[in-house]
Amino acid sequence: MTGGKKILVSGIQPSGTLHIGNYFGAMKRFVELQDEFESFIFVANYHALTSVSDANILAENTRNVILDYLAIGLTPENLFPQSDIPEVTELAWIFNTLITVPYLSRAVAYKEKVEKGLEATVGLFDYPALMAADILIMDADVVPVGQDQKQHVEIARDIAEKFNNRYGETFKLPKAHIMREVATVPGIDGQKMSKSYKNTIPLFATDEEIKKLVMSIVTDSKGEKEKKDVEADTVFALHRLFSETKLAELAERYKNGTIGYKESKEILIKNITSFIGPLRERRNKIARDNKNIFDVIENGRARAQKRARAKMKEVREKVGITF
Ligand code: AQP
Repeated sequence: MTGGKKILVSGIQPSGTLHIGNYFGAMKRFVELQDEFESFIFVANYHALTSVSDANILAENTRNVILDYLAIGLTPENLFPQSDIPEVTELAWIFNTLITVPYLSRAVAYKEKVEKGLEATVGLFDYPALMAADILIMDADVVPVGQDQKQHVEIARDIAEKFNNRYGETFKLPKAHIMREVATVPGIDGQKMSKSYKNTIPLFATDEEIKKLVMSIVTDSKGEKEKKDVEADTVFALHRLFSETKLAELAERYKNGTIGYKESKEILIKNITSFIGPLRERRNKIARDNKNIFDVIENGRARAQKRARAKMKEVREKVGITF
């Protein structure tokens, strides 16, 4: 069934409008690796319930992420919504009986999200168990994620080991796949770009939005002719993603004090606009041509279900939930 290829699993939460941090941190890798690996890419709508409480918004966001996935070039057969696989939540419960509260308390993302004002629900705390189920149920070898999710993949490995020790060899131990150069994309305020921090540049932003957002990137107060630090500047961090061909020249001008932040931002606007424009058009076309986007990924849903069901049958037998 897998044709000898290794398995890739990853997902994105439909917790808001996807942004360039999601793209460069994770989604771009999904596209680059989708043929080399047997890929299972999902929309993590059960995860998003930890931060989205409006049913219409969650449903709309879920549909939007499918469109986003298709627009960046993912194959429909590789896509499915997490909620189509109820076995994942079932497996997460079994994992809950393996891991301890002190162990999960070490998860950094939970603490950060609570500090940022998210309600400290049991679901948010238990997020790594659900993510482990997403990954392990498919027998993933690699999980492409941004730096912020690395610890969660390590938790999935620990859970797999613990389960295997207790019940016999069942799960593969997955590895996080992180692109060093874009481990964390900064937002317009200089913090990690994040849907819930309201500091994003949307992946399908309009030209006007791009202009407004880039112009509002926070910089230090150095004047046009002053020398500038490429490592400390958010505008330059984004040039690394969008201005590859001119990066050395820009770095030189930063160091010599021959470019001001205004000009640097104008160059960035031009480059982001020419990157996003064609993606946006493609997305609009897919949306226009397809009334129900879930029909497009029907085979992806069936393929993921088949794999998850087979794994859960094995797990139920191992833990004694069989009659
Ligand atoms: N700023 C970022 N830089 C690099 N990678 C990032 N990712 C997110 N932000 C950045 C990566 O995108 C993938 C999907 O993330 P997610 O939606 O599952 O959850 P997240 O990491 O919590 O993403 P956000 O945007 O910060 O969402 P909210 O605000 O809802 O929590 C992951 O691989 C992530 O590493």
